[in-house]
Amino acid sequence: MTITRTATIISVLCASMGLRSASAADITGTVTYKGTPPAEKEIDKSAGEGCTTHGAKGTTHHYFVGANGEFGNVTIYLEGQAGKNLSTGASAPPVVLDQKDCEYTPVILAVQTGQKLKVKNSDPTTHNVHVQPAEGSGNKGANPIQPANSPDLSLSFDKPEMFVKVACDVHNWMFAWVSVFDHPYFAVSAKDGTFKISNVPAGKYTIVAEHRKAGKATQQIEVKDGGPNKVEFVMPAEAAKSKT
Ligand SMILES: [Cu+2]
Repeated sequence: MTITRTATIISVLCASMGLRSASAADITGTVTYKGTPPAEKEIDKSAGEGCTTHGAKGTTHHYFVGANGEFGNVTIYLEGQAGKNLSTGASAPPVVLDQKDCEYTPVILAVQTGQKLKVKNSDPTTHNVHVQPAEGSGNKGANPIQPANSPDLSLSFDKPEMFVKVACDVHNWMFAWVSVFDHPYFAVSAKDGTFKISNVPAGKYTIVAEHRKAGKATQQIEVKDGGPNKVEFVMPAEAAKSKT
């Protein structure tokens, strides 16, 4: 009886303090691209002063696909979590976007609402960071100039939005896309196609893998304390394929 009451008091205390109960687990998985991705377009950086330290030739970076189909730069998230006031962005460490050799690194990012996006300029040249949210998204656009050797910029977003475009108007081949979530349950797949979403409360979820060009793949998952909670996505999803 005493034990039950103590446990109840602890769980009430945890809930009132906004702490997660012990029944939270990680979702891990992989994303694989099946088939041959469309060829990237070549870009010529020779017109950009300070852009050619490592050569003038580059390519677009739409598809990060490894030799065995490992699909990087895919954004994975739990559906149905928006609007629940779950963002921990204000206390989360910043996400870093670098500008190097007049290209963005990385080109696909994800942040929480209120989380800082730190923009660095590692180039000996000036960039502008043109943030272009969709109209009506509730996010504000920005277009700060960042000369060489200037301090990092700090940006943030108020509302959830997929793939907010960031571009440099000085170098018209520079693009990055930032997805914004108002909860912490998302990830971007690494170069080897793996991802991890941490501290997900036990329960049933719809999990989505989304890529700007390869579309969306969706799966159901029941997250259990102690796991393993693994998901394997294969893209492009049939629905996305039939559209093209
Ligand atoms: Cu630039």
